[in-house]
Amino acid sequence: MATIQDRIKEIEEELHKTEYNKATQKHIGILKAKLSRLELEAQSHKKGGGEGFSVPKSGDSTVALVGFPSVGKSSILNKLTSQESKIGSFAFTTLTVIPGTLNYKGAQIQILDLPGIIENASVGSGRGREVLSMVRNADLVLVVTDVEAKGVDRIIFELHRAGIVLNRRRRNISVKKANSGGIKIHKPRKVDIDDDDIKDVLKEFKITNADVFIRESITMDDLIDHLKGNTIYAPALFVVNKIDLPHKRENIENLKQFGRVVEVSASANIGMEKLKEEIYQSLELIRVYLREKSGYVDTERPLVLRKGIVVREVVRKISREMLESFKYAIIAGPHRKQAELRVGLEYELLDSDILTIISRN
Ligand SMILES: Nc1nc2c(ncn2[C@@H]2O[C@H](COP(=O)(O)OP(=O)(O)OP(=O)(O)O)[C@@H](O)[C@H]2O)c(=O)[nH]1
Ligand SMILES: [Mg+2]
Repeated sequence: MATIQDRIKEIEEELHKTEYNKATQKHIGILKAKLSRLELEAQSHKKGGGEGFSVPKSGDSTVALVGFPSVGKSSILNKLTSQESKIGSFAFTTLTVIPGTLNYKGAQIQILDLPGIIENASVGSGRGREVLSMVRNADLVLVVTDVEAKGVDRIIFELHRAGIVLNRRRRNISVKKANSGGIKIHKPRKVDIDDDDIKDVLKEFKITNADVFIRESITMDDLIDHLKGNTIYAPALFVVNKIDLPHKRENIENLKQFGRVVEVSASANIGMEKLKEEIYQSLELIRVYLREKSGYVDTERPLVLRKGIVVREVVRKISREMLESFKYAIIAGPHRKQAELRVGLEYELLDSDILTIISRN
């Protein structure tokens, strides 16, 4: 009898040789659904697998360096932080996770240097599963290549299989299982995905009775990722290292289909400041300064927060008591039209805001 691994392999091969077009789209969708389900099955057979290295999260955000061996991940870590991760001219120099801290614009950004991944990392090659499970905790993924910029699609594929989707947001899908009644699909008319295709994918996940709500345009992949249930969505930057070496422009240009591309040389120190700025921008961090009662503003130590944060979350970070006695807040800052704004707990903060909290009594 064919083992799960054999069947996974078979489907992978078929996926590999099937060219993507309008006619094969549906077939590919079903194959992917089958593959996902088999992989979930394979994982549940493995005891305790994919536990990962234990590196605690620290700082304001975490960034993971992912790529094939010897592209220069450790060299980049060392240049971004004051860490000294071992650099070697042979593959698999880094065998464990090496964390470092990048201090930039008042933010402390944890950077994780990971062992190189190889083909089939997501199903256990190398220490692939452990490496990929570290990536799941990152707020930003740096996919690193050398100037040949090869194999990025394979890396994205391995990440995807490990439940990590780059540069895409979660779609508005919900599937409510029922005991009878078949599959009922609720979607706006303009959503361009076939009801039969949806049903076929659900069948692969052994769902025969359910209400399916799709509230925006989705692809088959979005549906499969939703049904897998453990998908995380992370922003990514594509870092091309060793730009000091001779290279073909087109190889690098080709990466732009996946996201933002940053060209650097860690050893020749080219583009490293730009990379820091790109990391900071991609993390969407903002700095907020607190004004004390006396009027004093501590400009040296801003609070570093995620974009979109509201006054309530900031006050709670400072102290519970402060939240309980909160009366209102005053906001001033370079991105504000008014000199001083009087706001409540649900007000969103912007970068460089100066925040004064007024308490009752
Ligand atoms: N020419 C050039 N060589 C570089 C650059 N950055 C790193 N290297 C060299 O590339 C080789 C691999 O560097 P590492 O930083 O160890 O690569 P890695 O991606 O961490 O490798 P693994 O830990 O094995 O996955 C070393 O010989 C480095 O000296 C660069 O910008 N230009
Ligand atoms: Mg390394």
